Amino acid sequence: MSKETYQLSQDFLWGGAIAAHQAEGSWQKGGKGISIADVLTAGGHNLPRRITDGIIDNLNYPNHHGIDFYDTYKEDLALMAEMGFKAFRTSIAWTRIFPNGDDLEANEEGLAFYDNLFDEMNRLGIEPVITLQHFEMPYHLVEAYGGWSNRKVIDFFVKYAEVVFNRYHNKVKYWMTHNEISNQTAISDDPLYQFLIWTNSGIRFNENTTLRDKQKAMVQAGHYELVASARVVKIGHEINPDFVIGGMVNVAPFYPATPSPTDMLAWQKARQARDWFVDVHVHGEYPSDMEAFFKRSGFRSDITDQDREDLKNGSVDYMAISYYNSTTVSAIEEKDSEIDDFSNFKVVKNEYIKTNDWDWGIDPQGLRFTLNEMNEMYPELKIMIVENGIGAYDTVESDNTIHDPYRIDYLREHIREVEKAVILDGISVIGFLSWGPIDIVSAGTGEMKKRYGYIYVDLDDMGQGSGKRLKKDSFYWYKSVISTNGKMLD
Ligand code: P53
Repeated sequence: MSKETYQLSQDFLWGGAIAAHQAEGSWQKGGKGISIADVLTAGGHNLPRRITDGIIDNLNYPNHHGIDFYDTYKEDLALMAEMGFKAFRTSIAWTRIFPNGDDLEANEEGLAFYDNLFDEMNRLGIEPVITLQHFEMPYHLVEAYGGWSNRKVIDFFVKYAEVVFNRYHNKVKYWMTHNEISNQTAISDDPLYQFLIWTNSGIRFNENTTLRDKQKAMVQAGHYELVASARVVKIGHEINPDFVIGGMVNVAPFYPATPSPTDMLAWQKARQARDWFVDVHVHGEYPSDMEAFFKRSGFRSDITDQDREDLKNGSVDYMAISYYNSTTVSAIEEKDSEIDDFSNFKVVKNEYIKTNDWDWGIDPQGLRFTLNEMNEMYPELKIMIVENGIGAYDTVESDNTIHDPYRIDYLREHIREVEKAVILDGISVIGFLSWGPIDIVSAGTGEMKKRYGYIYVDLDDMGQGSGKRLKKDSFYWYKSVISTNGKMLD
C-alpha cells in the first residue's frame, strides 16, 4: 500500500502557512500597536511562556523580531514561488490595522503593508489565504475590556474585518476568522491552558480561578467569538460574493484508551466538548448536548435572539483545519464533584504512537481518520488543511546544506493519508498548506530552534544570527511533490 500514489485535482492548493506574529517582527514599525503575542516571553519544552503585564525591560520577547518577514517578505515569497506554491496562508496583524482595537480610524501604513504583501503574492501566482485573528488581538482590548469576555469586542472585530474585506476585496479570496478557535476547550490547571485561553480570547486567570469558572468564561467568550465570526462571514459575502470564508480549528482526533463502556462514553463526551465550535460554524446553531449542558451549568448566560439569528446567517463556506497529532483519553476514575460529564476525561499516552522531540505524537493515519470523521459529521463540507508539519532540531552542515529526512518522512506519510482521504474516501479536501514552510518563532514555546521549515532561517532563540535563508533537503522534495501534484512523494 505504501508505494501506491494517487492523483489530486489540478486546482489543489499546495503551499504553506505562517502567522503574522510569528514571522513579521517589526512589532513597533508602521504604527503597529502591542498585541497579546508581544507580551509573551520565550519559553521552551516543558517551560511555559510567561504573559507579562505590558513589556518588561530585558526580557526576551521573540515575537518582537520574528524572522523579520515584514522586511524580507519579497525574498521569502520568491523562495515559496520557487517551490511552486499555489497558495500561502498568513494572518493580518489586527494591531497593524487598529493598533488599540478600539481606534476610530484604521492605520493607513498597516493597510498599505498588506496591500504590498498581497500584491506580491498575486504577482507570483500564489493565492493568499488569510486569517483574521491568529493569536494576536490588540493588548489594549485586554486591558480596557477584558478581551473576548466582553461583548463589545464583537463590534471591534467586525469593524476590523469589514475594513480589511473592503480594502482587499479584489486581492484576497480565501479567508478564515479565528485561528484554532476550539483550542480553548482544553480546560485544565496546566499552565498550557492559560496560554491557550490567552492566545484565543485574551483572558487571564488567577491562581484561585476554579475549573468551573474557567470553563464558564471560555464558553461565554467562545460564544462572542462565534457571533463575531458569523457576522463577519455575512458581511464578507455582501462585500464580495466570491469570498470563501471559513472557520479554523485544530483537530487532534480523540481515541478511547480502552473499549470499556466508561472510556467510550468519556471519549464521546470529550469530542462533544470540543466539536461544538465546528457545529456552530457549520450549522449556525448549537448542538442539543451543549444547549442542555450550558443551561444546566448556568454557562453562556448572555445570548440574545439577535445572536441566534446572526449565527444562523453566518455559516461558513469551508472549514480550515490544523492537524499535528491525535489525543487518547480515558475516563477519570476519581471524579471530582466539580467535574461534569464533558470534562470527565484525561489524556493518556498511546503506546502505538511515536513522538517528536517536544513529545508531540506522530500519527499520519490520524489525519485520514480526522478527515473521515469530519466528513461523517458535516457531509459535503469543503476542508482545507492549513497546518501540518513537524517541529524538529536541524543541523547546518559545513557546506550550508541541511539534511532533514525526518521532516520529509513526516510530511510524506501525512500527504499520503490526505490523498487516500480524497481519492479513496471521496472527501473534499481543497488544499494542503504545511505549517511554517520557512522557520518561524514557535507559538507554543517561543523558540526558533523548534523548526518546521523547508527554508532554514539563521536565527537562534535569542533572535541572534545572520537571518540568512538556506534551503533544506525538504525544499527540493516539496518542490517535486507540488510539480507532480502529489504523485511523486519519494
Ligand atoms: P508550535 C497548540 C496545539 C495545537 C496547535 O505549534 C497549536 C497550539 C499552540 O501552540 O498551534 C498551532 O509553534 C498554531 C500555530 C503554531 C503551530 O500550531 O507551538 O496555529 O500558530 O505555530 C505549531 O510548535
